[in-house]
Amino acid sequence: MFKNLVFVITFSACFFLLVPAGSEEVKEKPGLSAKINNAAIGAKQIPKGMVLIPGGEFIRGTVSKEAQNVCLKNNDHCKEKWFKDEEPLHSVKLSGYYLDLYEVTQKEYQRVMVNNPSEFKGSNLPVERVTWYEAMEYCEKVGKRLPTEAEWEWAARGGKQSTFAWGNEAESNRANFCDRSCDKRWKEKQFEDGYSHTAPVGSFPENDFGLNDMAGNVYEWVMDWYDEDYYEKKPYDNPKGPEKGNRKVIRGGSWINYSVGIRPSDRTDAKPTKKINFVGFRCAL
Ligand SMILES: [Ca+2]
Ligand SMILES: [Ca+2]
Ligand SMILES: [Ca+2]
Repeated sequence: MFKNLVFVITFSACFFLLVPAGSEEVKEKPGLSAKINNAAIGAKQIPKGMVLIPGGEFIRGTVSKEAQNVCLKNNDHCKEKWFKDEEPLHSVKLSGYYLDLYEVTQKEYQRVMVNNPSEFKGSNLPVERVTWYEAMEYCEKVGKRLPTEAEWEWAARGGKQSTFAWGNEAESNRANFCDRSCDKRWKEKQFEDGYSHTAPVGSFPENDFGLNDMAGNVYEWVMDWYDEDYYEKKPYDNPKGPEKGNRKVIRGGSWINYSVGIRPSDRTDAKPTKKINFVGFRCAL
């Protein structure tokens, strides 16, 4: 059992072990399709609580063997196949867009959606236990949308190609992941971030784009359907993911993950109807 749980935190194909697949049919609600608001990008005023992420070209993905080596620096059990969905490396071109500075908090969510589904309660903690559909609804209600998977990764990198947004090594006090204060058996005792579960948003240093908690705290729903082989197609120009699928991409790792799981290139997936206590979101425009 322990072995399986360890796998779960980085190996998306085993994600169902923590998040058992239900029998419900997944259907995308009408009107919740991707909308890129190009007009807004031309606006001079940066929307409150957001930052302009400049357009450009970057290399997304990773070499799975290298990710395994990063994992092995801090853990004994790391398999290369956990990281295969991040291959092959390929160039992506993005137009500019705005992204929320923080994960959506419980206070913000409750103001818009009335309810607060979170397990770990606190007004400035990120909302969790929201479905992908609820995340979409929230963003639409505030005039925004979810970021695409490519937009999310470029933003998380902070304009860099390093393994983590701050460099090539996992470090304490950079992000909230499963450190020594974490109550899971697979915690990485050599790190200390001070939070056993979720942390108030903005508790750690921002990345070079000024964004907070792109690494860890809660995973973040993005727009795209998940396909572990999607990168084989090497989509280049503002990629929007597979046309359809059964699972959505979640990004950035969380309080429950190994440090290797909070790399900007990590790809994990979940059923869009699931409410998970380590998955939240932020919006784009
Ligand atoms: Ca932690
Ligand atoms: Ca996050
Ligand atoms: Ca993965």
